[in-house]
Order: sequence, then structure tokens, then C-alpha cells
Amino acid sequence: MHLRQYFDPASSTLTYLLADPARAAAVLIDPVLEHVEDYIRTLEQGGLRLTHTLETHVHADHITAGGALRQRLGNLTAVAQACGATTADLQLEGGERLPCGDLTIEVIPTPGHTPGSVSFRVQDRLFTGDALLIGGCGRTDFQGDDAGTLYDAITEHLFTLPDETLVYPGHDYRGRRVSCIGEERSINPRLAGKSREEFIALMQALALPKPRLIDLAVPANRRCGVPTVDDVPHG
Ligand SMILES: N[C@@H](CCC(=O)N[C@@H](CS)C(=O)NCC(=O)O)C(=O)O
Ligand SMILES: [Fe+2]
Repeated sequence: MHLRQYFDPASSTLTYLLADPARAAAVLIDPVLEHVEDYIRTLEQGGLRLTHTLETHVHADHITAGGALRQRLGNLTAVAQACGATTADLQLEGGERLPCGDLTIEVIPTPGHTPGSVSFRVQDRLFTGDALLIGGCGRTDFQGDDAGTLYDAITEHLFTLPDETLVYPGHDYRGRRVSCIGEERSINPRLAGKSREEFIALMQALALPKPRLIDLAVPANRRCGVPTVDDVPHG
């Protein structure tokens, strides 16, 4: 398996290119619109064909490159059915398995940050989107989120994976890039040793400012980042 991580400094988003070089197949997890050319350059350099773009959720802080890449490269766009991104080619369900060459990508429902949030597992690597962050977790105060649901998803579906499972989050705001399940289960300050009630109280007290791009990004990402005719200025 080949893995390349990209960082978008404007939104602190982490994007992942996963590839099976023997089969020349690749997927991108949470690509960012501004970096389309970077992704295409990597794919061309590796002689890789992009089969899918995968979203961990409908993002509030950046616009996805899924639709733009589809227009350029013909890949399929894949988003969890519960995200309501009706233009996506694949409406993913929990437990579903997607191929990338000989690799298998398992879809694990991890709702709570948004109702449709999922994580993707490939062998011993877990791509958690904004469900589980390094030393943190996704906020639960917008987009129909629910702290209790997030606690259940993390403790029942992610913390039950082997300690060695590598955790690749959807964001990091402090320069960290990878963690593992054992570390997050034992020292993540929002979760380690916390009851469900304590976690809910902690999340309700965060009082974070609204993401700058939320009003633009959420509707755009429900269309895989591609503008509709109505969005294009007339005249
Ligand atoms: N300041 C950022 C927003 C950051 C933010 O709210 N990020 C979300 C992910 S979409 C989150 O869950 N953050 C968790 C945290 O900051 O603890 C912006 O304006 O875009
Ligand atoms: Fe998010």
C-alpha cells in the first residue's frame, strides 16, 4: 500500500491518497478543491488511476475536490448516504467494502460530528475524518451533531480496534499527523477515563466559533463541490 498525506493550511485539513501500485489504482480521502493540481500531479507521477474520491462527511470548513476531480479524471465520488450529498455517485452504507486495486476499504459509521460521518479502515490504518482527532474529536454543536452519539461511535467502533491501528485524522490544528488507537484510548483528554455524561458536558462547554466557510461549504459539499447553474453569476 502507498500512502501520501497532504495538508491544507487554510483549513488545517488532512487529505490522503491511498494506492495499490501493483494495480495502478488510487483513492483520495477528503480532497480539498484548491489542491486538485497537486493530486493530479502525484497520480500522473505514480502512473495511478483515481478510482474514487471518498468523503468522511459533508465538510463545513472547506470545499471538496471530489466533483472537480470527477470532471477531470472520471473517478466516482463516494459519500455516506446519511450525508445527503445526493449528487455523489456512490451512497455509502456502514459495513460496505470498497476496492482500491487489491486493497479493501471498510466503511465504519462514526456519526456524532455530523449524522453521516464515517471512518475508513484499510488494513491497520484508520482514517477517522473529524470523529476522532489526535488528542481531540470533532465538535458536536452544529450540522445536527450529537455528543452522546459521537461518544458511542468512538468507544464502541474505534476504541475496540487493536492498539496498533494507526489513526489518520481529518484535521490537526497543532502540527500532528498520525496517532494510534492505543494512545488515543489512553491519553486523549476528551475521552480517556471519561463517562458518556462527562464527555457530553465537556463538549457542550467548548463554545467554539463557527467555521468561517460553513454557509458556503456545506451546500457546496452536498453537491460534491460542483457549482449548480444558479451559483454561476449571470450577465
Ligand atoms: N476555525 C476553523 C473551524 C475549525 C472547526 O470548527 N473545526 C471542526 C471540524 S469541521 C472541529 O470539529 N474542530 C474540533 C476542535 O476544534 O476541537 C474555521 O473557521 O474553518
Ligand atoms: Fe468537519
